[in-house]
Order: sequence, then structure tokens, then C-alpha cells
Amino acid sequence: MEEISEDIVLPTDVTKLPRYCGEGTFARAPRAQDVRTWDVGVVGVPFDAGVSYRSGARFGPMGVRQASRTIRPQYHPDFGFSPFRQLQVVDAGDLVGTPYDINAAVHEIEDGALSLLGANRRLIAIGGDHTIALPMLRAVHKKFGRVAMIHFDAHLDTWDQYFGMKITHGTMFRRAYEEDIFLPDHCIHVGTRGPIYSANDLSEDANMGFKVIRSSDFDDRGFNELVTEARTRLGSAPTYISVDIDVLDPAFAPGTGTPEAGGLISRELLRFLRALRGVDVVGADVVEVAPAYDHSEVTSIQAATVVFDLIALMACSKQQHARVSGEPGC
Ligand SMILES: [Mn+2]
Repeated sequence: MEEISEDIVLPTDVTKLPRYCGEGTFARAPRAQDVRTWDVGVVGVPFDAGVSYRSGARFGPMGVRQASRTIRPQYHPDFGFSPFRQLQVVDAGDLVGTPYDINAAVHEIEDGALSLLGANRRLIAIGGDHTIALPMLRAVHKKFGRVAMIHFDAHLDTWDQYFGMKITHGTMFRRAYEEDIFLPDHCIHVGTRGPIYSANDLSEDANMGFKVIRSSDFDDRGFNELVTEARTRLGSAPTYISVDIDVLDPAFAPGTGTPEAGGLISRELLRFLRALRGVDVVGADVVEVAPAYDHSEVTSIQAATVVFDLIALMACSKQQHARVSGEPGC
């Protein structure tokens, strides 16, 4: 099944212009200003003033766009279609927040996201550090209401504060919880591991309604059981997917701000994402790629592939809606 709309402007044809040539938009997709209307915008959010360890994720959007040249947008064999032919996908540029004031930056990023989110549009943000998930969630919440969330990360990111600061890359999901952005009992972390500050971190996270699939569960419980648990958690709710690239083992994603040993292999992450087809994905981010610590674009290539898969998931969920009106589904 391949429904192709006549008006869609496709990314640059990889059979006509080699992938190492031409403009450096995500997967060489058209820019937002080059199309009449669009469905999914990939948007850079180059902000990293919220980090607790290594800085450098402000260069993430540039790194991921560069690595995305390797993508052949024509066909995604794991989904059986090209998401770029199902949806008008654009590179919507960068949302900029001041690097000198986290609170001001978070408002600037939210305003920028809201100005892009027109009728029926969805955004995939490339961070930036994980702080940027808060303004993206606030914007998605204003447009779609409360959301479910699946959060791939080595860390919980539901801590209360760092050095007295309430909005950081380790605290933004507690802020989102306090702001009633999440649907109760519809959130789940995947890939959690590593030492924490206190046992209370876990109980407080559970009290906020999060479930946890630990990195070690991939060995102990088996993949299908984990996917079933996650899908049950999300249900048919509008869902935000947040992917901190440090969910991957540092062997697969060394170029990140807070690396943690014992993580997922890249095949597990991609397989998990692809198993979420049909989930109603209304927003997403891929964060914490810090190219200065990377080698041979390893981390950026993972992140670019994750963005491609997120676009495919959004294509599936759009078809899910369309099926109600009789069009073919994903
Ligand atoms: Mn994180």
C-alpha cells in the first residue's frame, strides 16, 4: 500500500544528486518556506544551558542534519512505505532560545513551537539538551491536551532541582507532571539504569505515575513483554515520544552529555520504536546529541535514524485517523 499525494514535495532524489551534495536540511527534505502546506516539521532546538555534566548539545541539530544525509527517504522497508510520500515533511529550521537564561529560553522555544503548530501539524524536535522537552510538551499540551509519554533515557529526569534550579535537563518531566501535562498512568520510562541520588528518586517517580522498564529488563524479561507493557500504558491516547540518545550504550552513542554504561544497543531502540506503529504520536524529540564527543558520526547517525522512524510513526498515526474516513491504513 502506498498512497501518494500529488502535491507532496519530496526530499532531493538520492539517485539524481549524491547524498553528500546539496542543501543540509534533514534528509534533504524541503524547507518549510518551500512548500504550500506541511504535516510534519523536523525542527532544531540548539539549546544546552540546562546540562548537568558535558555541554555541547547545542550543536546537535547541525550534527543530526549532517548525518541524516545517509538516509534514503524513498522507502522504509520496516514500515513498508516511505513516510516522505505519505506526509509533507519539511525541515522547519531552528527554534532559538537565549543561552543565558533558561526560563526565558524555555518561553522562547515554546512560543516558536506554537507558531509552527498550525492545524494538523506535528513537530519532531532535535535537541539540544533534554530541557527542550518541557517547552515542546507545553506547546503540544496547548494544542492536543494532556498526553501519554514514552521516554527512552538512561535517566528518569523527574528530579526536583539541580543547584536550586527548577528547569534543567534532569528535572523537566517533574515540571511537566506538576503542570498536569501528562495523562495519569500513561507514562513510561524505557532504558533506565545507572546510579541515582537516593532510593527516594524511584519512589517519587512512581508516585508521579511513571512506570519504568530498566535497561536490564531487555535481558531479563524479553522484548515482546516489554513492548506489550509499553503499548498497554500508552493505549490510544495522544502520545509524546522523547528519545534521549543516552538511552543507548556509550558504545553506540558516545557523543552525548551524560553517558551511562550498560545501555540499549541501537537495534533494540529501533525495534522498540517500530513496534509502536499505530500509537497516536502527536509530538516527539531526540535530544542530547553532542557532536564534539562523537566519533565518525556514530551518535548522530543513530539520532537521524530515530527521527526517520518517528516520521514513519507519525505517518501511521495520521493514517489511523484517516481510516475513520475510509482511507487505507498503515
Ligand atoms: Mn534525559
